[in-house]
Amino acid sequence: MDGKKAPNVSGVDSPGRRTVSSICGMCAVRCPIQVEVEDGRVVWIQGNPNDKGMGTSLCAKGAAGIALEYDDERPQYPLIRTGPRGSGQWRRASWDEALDYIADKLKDVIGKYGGKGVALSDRGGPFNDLHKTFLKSLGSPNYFNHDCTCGRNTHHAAKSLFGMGRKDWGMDIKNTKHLVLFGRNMIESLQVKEAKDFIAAMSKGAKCTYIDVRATLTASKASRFWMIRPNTEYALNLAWIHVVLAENLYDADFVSKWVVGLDELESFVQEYTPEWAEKVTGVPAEEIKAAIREIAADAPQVIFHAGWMTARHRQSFHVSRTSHILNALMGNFEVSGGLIAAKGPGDYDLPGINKLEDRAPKAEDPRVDGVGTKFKHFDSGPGLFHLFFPALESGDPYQVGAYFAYRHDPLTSLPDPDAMQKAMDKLDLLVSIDVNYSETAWYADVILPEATYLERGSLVAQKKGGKPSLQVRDQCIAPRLDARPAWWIFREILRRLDKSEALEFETLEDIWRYQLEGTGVSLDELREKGVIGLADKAIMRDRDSGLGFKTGSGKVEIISPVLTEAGLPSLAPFHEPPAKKPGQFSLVFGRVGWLAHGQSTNNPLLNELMPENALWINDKVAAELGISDGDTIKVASDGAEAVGKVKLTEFIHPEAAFMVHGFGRTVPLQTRAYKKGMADQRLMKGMLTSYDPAGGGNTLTETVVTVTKA
Ligand SMILES: Nc1nc2c(c(=O)[nH]1)N[C@H]1C(S)=C(S)[C@@H](COP(=O)(O)OP(=O)(O)OC[C@H]3O[C@@H](n4cnc5c(=O)[nH]c(N)nc54)[C@H](O)[C@@H]3O)O[C@H]1N2
Ligand SMILES: Nc1nc2c(c(=O)[nH]1)N[C@H]1C(S)=C(S)[C@@H](COP(=O)(O)OP(=O)(O)OC[C@H]3O[C@@H](n4cnc5c(=O)[nH]c(N)nc54)[C@H](O)[C@@H]3O)O[C@H]1N2
Ligand code: SF4
Ligand SMILES: [Mo]
Repeated sequence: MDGKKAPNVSGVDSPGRRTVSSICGMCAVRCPIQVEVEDGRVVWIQGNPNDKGMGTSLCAKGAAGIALEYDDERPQYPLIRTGPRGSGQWRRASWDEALDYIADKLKDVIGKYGGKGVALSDRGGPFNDLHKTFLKSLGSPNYFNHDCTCGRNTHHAAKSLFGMGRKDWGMDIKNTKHLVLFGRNMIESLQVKEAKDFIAAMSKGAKCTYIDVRATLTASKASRFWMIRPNTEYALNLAWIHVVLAENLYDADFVSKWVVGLDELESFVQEYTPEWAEKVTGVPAEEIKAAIREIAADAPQVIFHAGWMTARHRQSFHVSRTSHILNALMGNFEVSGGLIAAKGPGDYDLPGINKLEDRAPKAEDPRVDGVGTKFKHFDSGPGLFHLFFPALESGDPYQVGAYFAYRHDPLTSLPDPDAMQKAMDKLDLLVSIDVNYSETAWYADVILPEATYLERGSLVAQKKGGKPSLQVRDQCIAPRLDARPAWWIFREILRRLDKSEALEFETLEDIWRYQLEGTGVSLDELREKGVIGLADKAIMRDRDSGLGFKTGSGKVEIISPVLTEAGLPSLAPFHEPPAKKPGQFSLVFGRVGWLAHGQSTNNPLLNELMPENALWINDKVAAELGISDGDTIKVASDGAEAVGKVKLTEFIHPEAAFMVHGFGRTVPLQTRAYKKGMADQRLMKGMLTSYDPAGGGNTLTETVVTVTKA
């Protein structure tokens, strides 16, 4: 069997100093970068100025890519488990050995359960054509990604109104006059280009209304900040719609052309007055009214941000939905400073890149999570990963025997790792392909170390936007440890099963050439620049005749036939979050600008910036509980507890407790992060399958905790 090294991309081994255009891999935003390499070592990383919006900027995580590269506290070669799962007992294996081991197990699993008995989850994004092709080659429909914990509610909200996905309407933040953000912490939970656009807009005099349960850095840049009661911002949107309709603040012309269901909306919001919303949210009724009048005066150069991950409760789908309804009422579509349709090559009559997936047969079996069959209102693409676990445990509708976690760490990123591990114990094979020792890797049967993003190339990525573009991640240096790129790993597994036809390419450059064939784009030019725009001038759709909504009516549908058919209301009555007793808090979480989830808490540079997290609670409430700043506290939920430090501040709502996600790591080989700080996901006991029935997203902000001095 072929265990030799994966071929390097041409040019990698040349001596001297070179600049490589590539794509950052320190978080899932994947910004375009330029990497300086000197005699095979990465010496400098900056943004790629060939992308004008990016320029040479980079965030702290992106700059810490060099620290990841030269850190030895990551898997150095393939590992096969020798003790019980999670025991940390491993033996070093060669690539041949590890891949043979996986292939043998897969043969058994496929023999017992068919190709559908294999599942894979990843981190979504522009390279997933590769692993989808891997699964299809095995005959499995069970591709999952992280999105049930991220953008799914927002995605399904957009689908239900526009028939289009959450990314099909981009935001022209740079030119907006008013941006409304519901906990979208643009400055800390950042994408470099977007953060720059936000700052540019604010310096030009744009306004921003920022609504969060705590003051973030974004709140500090906003022109209006409301500290709202946790999980109640749906009430605020309902009251805003009430005022917009009562005071005729909407664009009647746009609405008559492009919106259906206004009468139903009008009667539905009758009862949701600003005075009612004041009692629910804590925001004064007069301020609610003044704000929406101010915002409407700037329409359509206005954006109600429908959220990226959003506060995650049972009604956050409806927060997203009503934000977009406000966009529709104000006519903020296909207009500078509002929402602009993301266009692909097809919009410009250009051919797109060729997909690897098209080379593999369609998987005919239904998905194991019931998405597309039992749950027809959810988009079947990446399914709903939290529903994988009950299916795995029960064998209903069928048994899955092998699972690959590729660039995904569910034991960190979904609630209640104990519940997931219990379900994983049904697997005959659990493989993690990672660059770090993730929590999931530590529980796996085999760890395959992927070459880092600096040590590998990835597929050509096609991006939609005002103008569509192609981007490429080029290999900067040869792998420093015994690691391999994903395209090679998946091909090698398939070869061992005689199923490699769709991925049968000798080199990554052959894959790139296949992807680019017929596009007219030269591979050399793409590699040189890293980013190539496919059109010179952005086209705008016609606001009178062609906005391109993909619903049955071609318009924004306030009442969604898809939801109705699923027995779900399109306009859902507001439900009060469960009442809390004194001393109880809603556990919420978020990010800081210099860490990405759990994957960077052990990075040598980033760990220095934040070695552990602390629980934020309101200073006045803390005084009543006898807790002082910096105390060691015990945070307890129903069934789990964590011990850590407390940070007292007036800048958090009295009913909320907040911590930065990604801490409380349990892998001893990550010595810097080991047992430092608290893990929010472990406190979310029993919440693995608690989700919004319309949006599909996990209800990550519904855990109630108590806080006491430890
Ligand atoms: N409690 C709680 N849960 C959450 C969140 C939260 O804030 N709190 N956030 C949610 C959100 S928005 C998201 S997007 C998810 C994210 O959840 P995940 O996608 O699981 O998290 P990441 O840390 O982005 O990365 C996953 C894994 O990819 C690995 N990785 C990084 N680079 C590479 C690479 O180049 N190759 C390979 N093979 N692996 C790589 C990392 O080491 C890490 O183990 O978590 C969600 N879950
Ligand atoms: N530095 C950094 N940047 C990142 C990432 C990263 O890991 N690190 N990850 C990227 C990813 S995958 C994502 S999905 C995005 C996520 O970006 P965001 O969607 O901005 O999500 P979070 O950072 O989780 O911030 C959530 C905010 O919601 C607030 N909140 C909690 N409950 C409520 C509530 O009931 N109502 C309101 N209005 N607010 C509430 C929290 O206090 C927190 O400030 O960030 C992206 N950017
Ligand atoms: S936001 Fe930072 S870490 Fe994420 S891809 Fe961009 S530069 Fe890299
Ligand atoms: Mo996310």
